[in-house]
Amino acid sequence: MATGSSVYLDRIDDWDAGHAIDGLISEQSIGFFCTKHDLYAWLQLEFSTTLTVEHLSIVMRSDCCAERFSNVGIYVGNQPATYGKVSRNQRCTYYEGPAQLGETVELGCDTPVSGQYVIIQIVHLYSEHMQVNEVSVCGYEGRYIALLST
Ligand SMILES: [Ca+2]
Repeated sequence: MATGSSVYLDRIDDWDAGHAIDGLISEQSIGFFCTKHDLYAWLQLEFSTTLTVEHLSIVMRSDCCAERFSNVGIYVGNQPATYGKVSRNQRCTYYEGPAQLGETVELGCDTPVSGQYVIIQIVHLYSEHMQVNEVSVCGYEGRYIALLST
């Protein structure tokens, strides 16, 4: 399951977090995950069991504004996101950015991190929209290695 810090204009059909894990890549100005102008905007993926995360692939919006995806922290752990900066989950890695239009940003964890929640958060000190076209997580559960969706 995917949730976000907010939904741009509260239009869930156009921009809610489910768009980040629906398997579709939008080339339009709707149909991807987009938050409001939040401080510490985030996208959270909740898995049904604990997994050990090694890598994320994050596909950017393709029509506009890719530079908004910068200064992003990836966190994994057992604490769900609330509001404000993630503090209690371990950092997987940090992406300085900025991203390019339609780019697939590939991020490996500095060291594999285990948890039920994967949180992608903009960590700079001014408000910004977080936009994610699609995200997938590579990790393992037990000894099995697989590409995981939520
Ligand atoms: Ca999508």
